[in-house]
Amino acid sequence: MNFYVMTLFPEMVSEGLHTSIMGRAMDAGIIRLETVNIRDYTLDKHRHTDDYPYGGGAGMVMSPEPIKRCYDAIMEKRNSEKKPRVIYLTPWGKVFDQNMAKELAEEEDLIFLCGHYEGVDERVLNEIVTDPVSIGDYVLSGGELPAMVMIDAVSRMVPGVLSNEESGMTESFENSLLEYPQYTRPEVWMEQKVPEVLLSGNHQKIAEWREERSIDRTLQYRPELMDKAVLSKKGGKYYRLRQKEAVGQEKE
Ligand code: 6GU
Repeated sequence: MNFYVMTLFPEMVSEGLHTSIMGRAMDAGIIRLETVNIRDYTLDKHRHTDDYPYGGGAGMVMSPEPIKRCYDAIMEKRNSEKKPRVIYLTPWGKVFDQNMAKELAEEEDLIFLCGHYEGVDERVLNEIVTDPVSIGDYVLSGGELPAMVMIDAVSRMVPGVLSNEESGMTESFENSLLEYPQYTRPEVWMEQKVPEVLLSGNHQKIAEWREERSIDRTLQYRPELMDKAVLSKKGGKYYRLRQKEAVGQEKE
């Protein structure tokens, strides 16, 4: 899979993504990352990439022409006739989630446009963007961090990027429950003991305990996820017990 990132800060994106799992996948040639500096596609002597907004107001707006020329250069490099999806990182976009990551992982090429300043001239968005995407309800200074977040999450869904063991960890999130607590040595740390069941070697009991702790955690931090949760028979029983307790406490 090929990721192309149009940005004013190419080093930020390339350096930030050459770590652990991503670095390994790039070295193995499963994914390719190409950052492209929009400034290299300016035509004026001072290499301006932005200008004042029509209608006035604070901040600057990124000019359409360097972005279009940057995009055209990427399109010429690709050896495919198919129109690629072009993702514009913006707080007004559709909110990114695991399902979108999975869907995007099926693409051969993905192009990201990182905006800055107050925004990007609407006309170039109309010409090239297929998917405006946000990574959550807060405002960041530019699209680089969101692009990196998306590339990491999408890459993990590309076959061959994760080892079998690593894939198992993502699958355990597939049931819409949050992760259960994890422990490693030592057995006692700062007077806190590792839960006994994890030392028992009883894999059935351990699986039940983990599902219950996942349910507890989801109820505490992300109760809205419980609607979609996929539970075992025993997990379902435990969840109903917890719901009854909650109703009981409401009445008290
Ligand atoms: Cl995609 N861009 C910016 N600038 N801020 C954001 C965002 C994107 N997603 C959440 N906040």
